[in-house]
Amino acid sequence: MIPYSVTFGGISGRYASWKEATFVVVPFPVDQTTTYFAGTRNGPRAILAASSHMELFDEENKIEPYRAGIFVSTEIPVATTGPVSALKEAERRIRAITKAGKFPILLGGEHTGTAAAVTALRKKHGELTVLQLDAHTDLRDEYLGTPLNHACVGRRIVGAGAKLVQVGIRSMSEEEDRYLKKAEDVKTFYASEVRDNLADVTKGIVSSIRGNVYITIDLDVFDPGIMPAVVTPEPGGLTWFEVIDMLRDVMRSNCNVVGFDIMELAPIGGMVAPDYLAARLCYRLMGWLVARQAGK
Ligand SMILES: [Mn+2]
Repeated sequence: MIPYSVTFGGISGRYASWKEATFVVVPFPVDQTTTYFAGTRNGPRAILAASSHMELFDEENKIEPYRAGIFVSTEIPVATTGPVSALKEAERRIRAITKAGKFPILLGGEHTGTAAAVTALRKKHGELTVLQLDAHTDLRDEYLGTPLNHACVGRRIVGAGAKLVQVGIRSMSEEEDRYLKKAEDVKTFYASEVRDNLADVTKGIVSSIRGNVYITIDLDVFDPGIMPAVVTPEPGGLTWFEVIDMLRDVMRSNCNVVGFDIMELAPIGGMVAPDYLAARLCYRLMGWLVARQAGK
């Protein structure tokens, strides 16, 4: 795989090499079906840039996760004709990464990319549960004339044969509400439930995810107060600690996390905090995975 010009965390040498890598980051700078606001094409680059300013010590897990090796591949090329070729290339790369026994991480870019990862991982692992952190259900069959709109990715995940567990939801259409009522493979936890009782929601999530799990994080799951750099901000989002506390329990549960993504960052010029949040979240997830491998 060809390395990108920028590494994760500003690391270099063997820690950033393909050969030594436990984690492989794939930048997915697609920005084609967003409507309210654009800018997700700059998301992956902004996360990588912010990551070079982080402490490389994970103060929660008391480890330096980069020592497990983090390779960043070149950006997925984006065609002006639509996201189809980018999705195919993302799927091909995720397949190559898992075939090499490495752990895939997608950075977005619009949420559509998750469908490519899920398709690749379903082929590799068979049964797969997707844990989606998101303000939106994304369960429309199509939106504005295309099934590949970022507002439809939940439906594409279910269509790829994965079970779906959603959390942080606080916006949906009537069509999606109707779909949810009869969807057997989708479980939804609303943002209001998280606010009322985070511990119960976390327990509910952990008991709903078994076996192989892919985690997809639409950054709009966070409150716009701390994450304004998204294309579809919704009030009433989760706090940093709500997301971290929830994910910690997920990462320490019996499930087998086989990949994750962090999507929909649309950086705002001069405002680095959202980019930095995304980078820290990515690195913390790596930290839990490394800690678990080390039996910590
Ligand atoms: Mn969303």
